Amino acid sequence: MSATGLPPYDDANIFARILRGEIPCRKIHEDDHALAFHDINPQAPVHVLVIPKGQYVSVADFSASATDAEVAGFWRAVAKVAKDLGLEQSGYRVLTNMGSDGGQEVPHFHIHIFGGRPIGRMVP
Ligand code: IU
Repeated sequence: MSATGLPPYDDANIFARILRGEIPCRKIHEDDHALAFHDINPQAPVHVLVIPKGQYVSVADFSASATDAEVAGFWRAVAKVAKDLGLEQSGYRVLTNMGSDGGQEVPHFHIHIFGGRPIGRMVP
């Protein structure tokens, strides 16, 4: 655990490697604050991941440590990607998993965007 009580960032995680260009991804969008790419194991016709460029483990870490510019830039990228993929009219879902109970597998903060079909109500 770090001083914040959150786990430290592991820069060997798969998304860190994608950000460094060590592993390819099907990129959709990239700007100063965010990278968006298709999920390798899609759970909907459109299933995209949006990740911040900074090293944040989870939404808790991102919320506590990112600058206001990073937070704003990241969320604007999420909405832009969904819009550019044509999801805005029919709608879509954004989701993040945090920690073990949340089912987070990759320890670099990421938002899932699901769309392209009715996603339905989400219950655990
Ligand atoms: P989670 O929120 O950490 O559980 O989601 C991790 C996602 O990352 C999951 O949907 C995987 O299919 C996805 N993913 C990926 O797109 N590319 C990879 O190389 C790996 C996981 I590993």
